[in-house]
Amino acid sequence: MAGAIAYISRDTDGVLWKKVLEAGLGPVDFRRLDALGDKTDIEVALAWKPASGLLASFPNLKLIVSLGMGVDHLLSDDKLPDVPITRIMDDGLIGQMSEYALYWALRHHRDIDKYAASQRARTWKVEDFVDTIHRRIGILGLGTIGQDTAKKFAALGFPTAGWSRTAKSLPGVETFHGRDGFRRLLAGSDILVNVLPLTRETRGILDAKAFAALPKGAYFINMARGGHVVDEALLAALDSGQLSGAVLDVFNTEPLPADHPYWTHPKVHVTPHIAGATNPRTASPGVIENIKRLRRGGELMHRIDPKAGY
Ligand code: NDP
Ligand code: OXD
Repeated sequence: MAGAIAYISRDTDGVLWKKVLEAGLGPVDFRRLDALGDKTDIEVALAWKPASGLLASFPNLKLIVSLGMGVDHLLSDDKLPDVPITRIMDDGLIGQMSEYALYWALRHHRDIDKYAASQRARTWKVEDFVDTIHRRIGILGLGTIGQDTAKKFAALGFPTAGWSRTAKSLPGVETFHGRDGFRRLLAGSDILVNVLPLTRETRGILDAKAFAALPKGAYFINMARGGHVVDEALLAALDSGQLSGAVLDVFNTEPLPADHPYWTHPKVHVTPHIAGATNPRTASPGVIENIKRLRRGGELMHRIDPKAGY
């Protein structure tokens, strides 16, 4: 049998991953975190938030597969071995992410929270309506998820713009890049959606200056990483009315501590990092293909660049 596949995750038991990998590869020597056995056998690690130094303890490791689309959970390990890193490419997860942004944006756009409050007060009150063509959507990050999200907002008729590191062209979407582009994107975003990777360059990017650059009353949806946000700055922007609300799926500390002000803030919706969940059924075809390629010496798909951080 070929080298072992280690399943490094505390979130799930890996039963489904073993099943889908065996369907694509035949019998696999699949080892869970609590039964890694002889580490010299391990060829591939499927990993989500591995403990620092663990992957470095597999002397014959040839491939690290991120079980999430983000890879910051791997690159934060300063002992990470120098082997190729690929990430899952999961159409199911990508669709969930854009659904999440669309759901909260439409809920805000159509004043659903205000109507729910009116219902609780038995009040028949019609809110001022903003036309779709006047509600500008700004998306930070125009990668796999950002592009899918941008296309769907644009298809609904929202003026949609996005920001990336390098110049991009996307039909029906205004595109910006670089530092100057960041300010320009913020200035035209009534609803700001964050779907950037967390890297050295993007950590803390959503600070007091960034929130001040948004139009007054803008709405913020963070489905990327908590580390992009300076929490004190976000809370101050909400309290001053600079922001009308925020939807937060990701946090600087996860799980969000019970005493964190976000839990009870009247303008904040909290979800527990569920905007997009990896589904082995939709994520496995790319992983299986990459393991086959690794074994026959082919070029790997969905590789990330550790220097860029994504
Ligand atoms: P990609 O790697 O496909 O795309 C990243 C995008 O961000 C690219 O457009 C890239 O620019 C841009 N970018 C990177 N660095 C910078 C920078 N310094 N300045 C401007 N733009 C930058 O990522 P995905 O779309 O697949 O995923 C994005 C993130 O979403 C993940 O890293 C993860 O953190 C998060 N995520 C969260 C989930 C959840 O459940 N909450 C689920 C899945 C992902 P360029 O195009 O020029 O390279
Ligand atoms: C991911 C995540 O990166 O779920 O896939 O956060």
